[in-house]
Amino acid sequence: TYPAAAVGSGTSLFAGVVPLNTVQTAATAYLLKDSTRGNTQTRTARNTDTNDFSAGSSFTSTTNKWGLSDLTKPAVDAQYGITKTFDFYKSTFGRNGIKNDGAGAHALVHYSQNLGNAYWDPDCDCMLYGDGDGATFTKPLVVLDVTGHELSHGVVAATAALEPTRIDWRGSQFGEPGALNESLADIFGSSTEFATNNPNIPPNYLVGEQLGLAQKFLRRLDHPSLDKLEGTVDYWSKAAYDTEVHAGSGISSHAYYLLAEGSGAKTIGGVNYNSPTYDGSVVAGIGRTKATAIFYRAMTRYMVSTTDFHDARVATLQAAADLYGAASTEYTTVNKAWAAVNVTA
Ligand code: ASN
Ligand code: ZN
Repeated sequence: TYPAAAVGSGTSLFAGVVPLNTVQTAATAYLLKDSTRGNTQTRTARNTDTNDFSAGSSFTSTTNKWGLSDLTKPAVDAQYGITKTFDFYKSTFGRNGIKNDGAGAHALVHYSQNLGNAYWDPDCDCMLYGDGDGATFTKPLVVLDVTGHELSHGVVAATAALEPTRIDWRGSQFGEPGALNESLADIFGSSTEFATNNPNIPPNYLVGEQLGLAQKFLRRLDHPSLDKLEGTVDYWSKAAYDTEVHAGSGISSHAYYLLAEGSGAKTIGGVNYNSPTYDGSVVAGIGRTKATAIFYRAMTRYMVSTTDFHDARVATLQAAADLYGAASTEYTTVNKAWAAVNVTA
């Protein structure tokens, strides 16, 4: 009897051939929708600007094989990345979906035209993925750490609800709480990549390294200022008060990397890192698992809409004290990591 849960196979752009949970609706009819993850679903906006998930067209198949054309491939990557992000939150933190209510995530691919961007859209409570602008971004923006980034904006919205302090006439966002929001999206997007066992996607602290950009990544956590596209910064300065949020994100992303992996040269999974510190201090990392747990607890328990970088330091210290004790190496290292990005007490 139908509908019934099924498992199909998707040929993706970036993740290889992946299994996909689908719904069988008739003898030879399948729907790209994951009933094992709260009905998580990816639809197409058909290259319109309509940011309304319910107006999107579902993906269907007679064979339960997906991604056999360029039109459907980005849907495979988006659905795969979103379900892997869903799994990361559940297995790492016991978080059941964006709002922790078991509801599935919604996304539209083929959003707009010539769009080199992807979004979490609070109006539709859904993600929007462009196909690329044909210039800087030559591919659909559906790589795993970007889907992890966008879904994580939904988690931030449902928890700390960090808000930009200013939005300009073009829609660009500014200010420390917004920069912290971008940073958390990168931190948990990167963590999703580490948590996902896919040989086609070697995990690392780079964001968007599969997008084919000239600088080889979109952003990076170890040494954020190597990003010249958005001018991401390594350290806090007074200008952070009104910095563009992606540029400012480097401050806390860098603190997170230093907390996890420490300063200086290091090769992890074939990628060379060389993370600097503001004051020349040496930081010894406590490992990615603990660093991620501290940032998640700080986000879900202590950060609020107006949390700035100084407050984020306080929030992560409180989280570290809760998890490991105020006399722990973990707690001390949180302090060192923030000091190393010029966020002092
Ligand atoms: N891709 C960007 C993001 O999720 C979209 C934006 O805010 N400009 O942060
Ligand atoms: Zn973002």
